[in-house]
Amino acid sequence: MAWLLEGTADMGNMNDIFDTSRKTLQDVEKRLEMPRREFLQFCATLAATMGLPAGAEAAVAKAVEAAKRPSVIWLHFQECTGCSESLLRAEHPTLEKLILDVISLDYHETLMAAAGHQAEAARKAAMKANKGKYVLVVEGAIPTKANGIYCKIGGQTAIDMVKECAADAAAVIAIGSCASWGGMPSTIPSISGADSSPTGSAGVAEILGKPVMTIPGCPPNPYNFLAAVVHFLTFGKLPELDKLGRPKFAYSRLIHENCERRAHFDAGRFAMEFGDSGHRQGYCLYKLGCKGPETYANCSTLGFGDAGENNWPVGCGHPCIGCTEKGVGFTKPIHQVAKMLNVAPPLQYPRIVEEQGKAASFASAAAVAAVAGAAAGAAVMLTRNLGLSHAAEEAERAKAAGKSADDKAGA
Ligand code: FSX
Ligand code: SF4
Ligand code: F3S
Repeated sequence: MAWLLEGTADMGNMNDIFDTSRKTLQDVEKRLEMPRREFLQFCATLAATMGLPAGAEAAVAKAVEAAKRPSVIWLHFQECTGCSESLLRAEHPTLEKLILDVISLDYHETLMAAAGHQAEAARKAAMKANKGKYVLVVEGAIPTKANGIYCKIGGQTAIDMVKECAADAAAVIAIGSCASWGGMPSTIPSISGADSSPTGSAGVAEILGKPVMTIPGCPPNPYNFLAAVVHFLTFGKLPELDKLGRPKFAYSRLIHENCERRAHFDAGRFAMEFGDSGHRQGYCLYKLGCKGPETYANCSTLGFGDAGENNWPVGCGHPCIGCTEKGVGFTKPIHQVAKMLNVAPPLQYPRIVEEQGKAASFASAAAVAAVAGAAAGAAVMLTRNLGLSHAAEEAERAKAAGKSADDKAGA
């Protein structure tokens, strides 16, 4: 089985990409019911998401225009269907358009009209007709206890079905944290003696005994999946992956590095409980258990579902639970503070003016020291000063409250 197809893409050229009168672009406009310029914008966004160099959008556009329609077989096991749901919320273009135009979704239990024997026949027919060429997408964990009897489809266990479908696939993609490593269904219950989830849930790679591309997240960001599929269409192979099988373009940076609340972290401003004044003012959620400092994902820069800016957990006021990170999401309690993996300063956001004085400066100094190469010492200092910062903040608040009482009395 060729797990990652080899191939080279025609990178096109800038003149070509800006020639909006070309025939294939006119065709794509009709097929996707999308203005040409919007389509090119979409391709440029996907190219940027993948971290491709300038000009690569030409190759992306050509691949999508060509509509090679690789066959995709999408399996569902132990999960909530949130992965599919999150794709249905992607608007540029909608999943329906992508399915109908760019890929040929030959088997997807939630979306297909067929049921029972018809559905299984469609899967077998697609596998036979596209042997060695189809893309297998797996959503959901795979139960392993009692020979996998906890999840059966058409009389076949999830274990057997994933092995059968993977055997002749050109590429295998585990979408969501459940398929990536077991995710939420693999959570070990807090009962004494329990050493695995009740059904022994596992990820796809564990079942197949070989690495696969993973797009973790619960749910994962639909653009990361779309970008990975379009990379496959454009270059004939999957994007570069990290050691956990995650595309590097999406999972190589900590959420904390680009978080919109990072300036508050650096200045020592923390929400201490849900609904307090710090929370209402958009302070850092570290002390509410935010796992951004130990979670690799691009949620803070990409956002979710086109609903507008700040549309991601931390942007909505909830601490990141580390859903993309094995050993963090569904494992560490929400109230447990995150391990600081590094204290590198943010890449894009300027620091806010620090109002808390000494303690906040300690934290900021630690971050600066980390840049100078004293990361370990700085991390210790930063962690220590998180407490000091809060004490300073409380003193500051008390002072401000006293002052306003004085003001009132004087008025
Ligand atoms: Fe749900 Fe997918 Fe979470 Fe799992 O997403 S959003 S439980 S990662 O497999 O459907
Ligand atoms: Fe953002 Fe969380 Fe880091 Fe605070 S701890 S800056 S909320 S990622
Ligand atoms: Fe998940 Fe945290 Fe992103 S909870 S969606 S990794 S912000």
